Amino acid sequence: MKKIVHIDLNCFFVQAETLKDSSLKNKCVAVGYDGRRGVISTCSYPARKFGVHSGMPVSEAKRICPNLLVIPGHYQYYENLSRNFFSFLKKKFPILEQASIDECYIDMTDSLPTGNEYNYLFDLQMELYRVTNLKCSIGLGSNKFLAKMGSDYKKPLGLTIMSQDNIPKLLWPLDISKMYGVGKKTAPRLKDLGINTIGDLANCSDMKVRKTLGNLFDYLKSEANGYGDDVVSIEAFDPKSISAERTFSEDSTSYDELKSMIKSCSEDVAKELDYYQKDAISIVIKLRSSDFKTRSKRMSLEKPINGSDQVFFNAMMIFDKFYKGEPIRLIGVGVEKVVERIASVKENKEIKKEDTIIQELNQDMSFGGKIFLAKDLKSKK
Ligand code: DCP
Ligand code: MG
Repeated sequence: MKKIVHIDLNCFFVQAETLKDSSLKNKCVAVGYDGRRGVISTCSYPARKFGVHSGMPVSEAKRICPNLLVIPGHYQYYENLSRNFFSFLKKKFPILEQASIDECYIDMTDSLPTGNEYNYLFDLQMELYRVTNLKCSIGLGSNKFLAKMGSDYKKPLGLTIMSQDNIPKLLWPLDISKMYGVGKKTAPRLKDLGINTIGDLANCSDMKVRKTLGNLFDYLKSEANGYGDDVVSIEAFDPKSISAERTFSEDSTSYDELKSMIKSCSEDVAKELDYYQKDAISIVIKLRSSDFKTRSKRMSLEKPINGSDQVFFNAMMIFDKFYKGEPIRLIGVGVEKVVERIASVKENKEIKKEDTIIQELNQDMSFGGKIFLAKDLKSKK
């Protein structure tokens, strides 16, 4: 049996904000846009006690939790923290699959000492906190589902081993809505049929439930009994397209405002292109007008591009041709047909080739190296 570990950062965006401003500690805090159409991205555990949750409109969250502090998100900052966290882990555990901005699966079959799993993972959790300043919850199981349910079991700084023996004791009493893979719409329908806990599903052979879940029935039932996918895919996430978008609190017709949003979206897109070392050969502008109609316009580029100036320039070319002055609710910039950034790799290779030839020549000279590249001579002046 494999040893699969799931690691999930605790109330990630709020934790990140608390790192910057310690006065937020232990308070009812949410990250989200505090405007007419704002929704909560995530909230602190004290706020969760009031019923606040991700995806809830900010207005409702403030009504049920009057002391709630709603702060705007800083996504680039969260991405940097996340990158730092997972690259530290990846160096220690190469069989790592990042599943979202704040969670990953790791196959630790060969690295977790048998009989001492709990202590090993506890030490890892503390080390992660020491090195990255971030608190996470960890779950261990023989497959991804059990590992994920384990990390969800206790927060913050939870550490739960969902072994086969623990399934009836830990997994089965959980409310069916807590089961990973059972959505918000399905859980109440299952409850109507008497399936209140994960255990109820694990031991269910009711035809009505099978009909309600359709193809998912066998899959979810087997997971509830502790079976599931245990393959951790180490292939790095390889995007085929990258996009960023912004919603306005009030519909906008201001050219300057729309332009500045296109600029900010272009910067996000360019940063992601850099991160994945990709170039784009097609660019797209997305506009949603106040009647919720969404239109996209794309343009193929003559040569692959990257960098925020080039993304912005091309995005504006389409926008200027396409925009007719209607009120805009949402604006987005995307790049499609994303390809490997070959140019810089080639350049590097060529430079390396030059360097190697010169090094070899210099080594061959009995009186010591004398050969320089012309450009190096210039910079030495
Ligand atoms: N997120 C979001 N909108 C959602 C759900 C999540 O913007 N509807 C963001 C904010 C979260 C981050 O993704 O901080 C990670 O999502 P999680 O589901 O892991 O939630 P948290 O990390 O916030 O909380 P938990 O401690 O329960 O994992
Ligand atoms: Mg999380």
